[in-house]
Amino acid sequence: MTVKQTLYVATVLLCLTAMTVTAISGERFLGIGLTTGLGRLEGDISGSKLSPFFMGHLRFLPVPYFALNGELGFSSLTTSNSSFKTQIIPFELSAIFNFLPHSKVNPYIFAGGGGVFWKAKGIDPLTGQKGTLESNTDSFLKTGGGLEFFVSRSVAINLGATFRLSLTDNLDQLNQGDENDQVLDVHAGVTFYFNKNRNDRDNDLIPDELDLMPDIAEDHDGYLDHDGIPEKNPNPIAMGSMDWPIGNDSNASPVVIHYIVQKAESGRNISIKSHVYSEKNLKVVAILYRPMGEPKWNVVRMDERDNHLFQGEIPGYAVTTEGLEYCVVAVDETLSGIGYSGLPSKPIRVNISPSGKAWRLIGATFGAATIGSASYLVLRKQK
Ligand SMILES: [Ca+2]
Ligand SMILES: [Ca+2]
Ligand SMILES: [Ca+2]
Repeated sequence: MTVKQTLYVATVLLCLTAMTVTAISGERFLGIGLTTGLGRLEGDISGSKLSPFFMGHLRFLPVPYFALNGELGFSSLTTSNSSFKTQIIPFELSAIFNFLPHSKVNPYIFAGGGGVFWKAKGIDPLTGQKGTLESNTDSFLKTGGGLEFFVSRSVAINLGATFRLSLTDNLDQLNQGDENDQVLDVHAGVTFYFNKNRNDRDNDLIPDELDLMPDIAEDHDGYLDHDGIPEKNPNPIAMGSMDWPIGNDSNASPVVIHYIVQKAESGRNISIKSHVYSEKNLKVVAILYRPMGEPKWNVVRMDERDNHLFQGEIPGYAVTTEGLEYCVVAVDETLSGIGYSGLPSKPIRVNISPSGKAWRLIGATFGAATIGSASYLVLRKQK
């Protein structure tokens, strides 16, 4: 089998594998998106120019730490002497390793390969006619990395760079030198993710059995986000007001503004943050937590880190794939007023993913090997 055939077979096999995996409840399992950027042909030619390219992608995430990404794109690579340009239509499959898929910012690396239809157009040196000089289908390998920023649970934007090593030396119409052609790019993309939610009809992260309005979505404004009812009152922070709803009412309870944690990784501490507003002095702000299925609640105190901002940690040993429940409560010194987000009878439930340690190790090893090789090729050329 040729390298090209091997790559195609590997592509098909990986796609079939991706279709048979089952995603974890509450996790992103499918993504679709677009990427655009600037690529540069690093062939044996001088005067390569940055050329824009566009790609669409579809990805499967069997686990949050790993994705199979299929891409189809278009670009027209040009040089400053402009005697010809090479149009390329790459179709690719890569493995993406996500290092922090549950954080707002997720570093990732990827490696893979695919095929490219290409067509070099220009003026034929023999006839002087404009037309297609050569076209073919070839294979290439690619590697790179970047950062993914989660704008919401379903939408992410990413910035990254890719190195592609083509297995042909003809993209630049210069079948010379001792190297195959390479394409370097920098890119930005957007991905829309689909989350797998069991038992959550309105898709608001509150499972049906804890959702007081299972068909109307909670407004995730930090205010009473645990019960599944979208409260009419606005979040005072979003409104830019620090005194709502504490006013003249001397019996007002503390107000807890907390954005619920929906996902976490097994074995890692969960940092819980909450803003608490109270007319009276606060006696205590605390987290109640328990692993799913355990009768007893554990308590950990939250400390004031900044004006109104309290922080505490749920220890990693309580974070298991069975799942976790927690509440945030604030009690003022009169002991009469209690503010909360989540209650022992209506706790906030966190989906826990298996540990990503092994995946990060595989990803780092794989990344070091492929990106290391790519850097070597680029640096060798620049000598
Ligand atoms: Ca719900
Ligand atoms: Ca709310
Ligand atoms: Ca609510």
